[in-house]
Amino acid sequence: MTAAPRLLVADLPRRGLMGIVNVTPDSFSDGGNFFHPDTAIAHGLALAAAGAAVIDVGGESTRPGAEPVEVDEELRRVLPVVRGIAAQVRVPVSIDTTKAAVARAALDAGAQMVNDVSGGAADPDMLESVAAAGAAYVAMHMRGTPRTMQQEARYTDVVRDVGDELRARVTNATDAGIDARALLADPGIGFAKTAEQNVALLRALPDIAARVGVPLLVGVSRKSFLARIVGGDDRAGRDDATLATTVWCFGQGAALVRVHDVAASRRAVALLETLERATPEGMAA
Ligand code: PMM
Repeated sequence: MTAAPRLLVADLPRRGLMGIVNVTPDSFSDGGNFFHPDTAIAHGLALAAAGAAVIDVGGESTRPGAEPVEVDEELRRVLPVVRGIAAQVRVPVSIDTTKAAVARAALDAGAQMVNDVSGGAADPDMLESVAAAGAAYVAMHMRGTPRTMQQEARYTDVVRDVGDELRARVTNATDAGIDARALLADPGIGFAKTAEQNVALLRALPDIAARVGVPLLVGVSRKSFLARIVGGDDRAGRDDATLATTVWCFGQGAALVRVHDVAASRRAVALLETLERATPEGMAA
């Protein structure tokens, strides 16, 4: 059974920012900060006020080596937060989960998008559940699970292999009845990839978009390979590199970029767009 899509990618602003709300004790950059529902809701509302196009709520850490969370615990973490944010802002809420039961409950609670880092591979009921609800869907590329993925970072040609594997996930999603206009694909930066492979994928975003045939979402925010590239103080280095990489992703045609700091990213994107619009005389009116 499928339902008419409730949210299309075309309904989102061009170059939208997906603001991150991790309701986890252990995510790698903000674990524990927003573990209480009231704090998480307040953070989601602040991201919406800062201009997020989508608010992404997640209750299970996906950092390399992370242990899985039971479905009841994940529901307990995310449902009040999804409900609280969806009731107070018009910005669409996305649920970051690999479990169909969590996706269904979050969609009932007001979410409109499912962000699935397994691209439908972790739960055989996921794609049908999303189709039945008429929700938008992000199919991300990963191999294995967060616990095992770094052992699977072996590719013949990383851009071609990730593009083709992602295309297969997108095809599974449309075969299950998800409307192609409600689909985004994500190369899964840092998921079963080395730092070198992440850079190769970021360099080739237009090629990957052409291979998968749907708009791209990219998530680089505060990921450890960025600190390795820019050096310096770890936290500040990651934040600076996140802004530069966010601008790069939009310049390479990404439709959405997933970030922790929406306000800073908005300023960086405003600068990019001013430069793109500039005339030989300088700033366009
Ligand atoms: N990265 C994380 C979690 N969810 N979802 C998508 N679609 N793409 C990503 O790159 C992604 C994700 C890990 O980062 P976090 O722990 O800071 O949320």
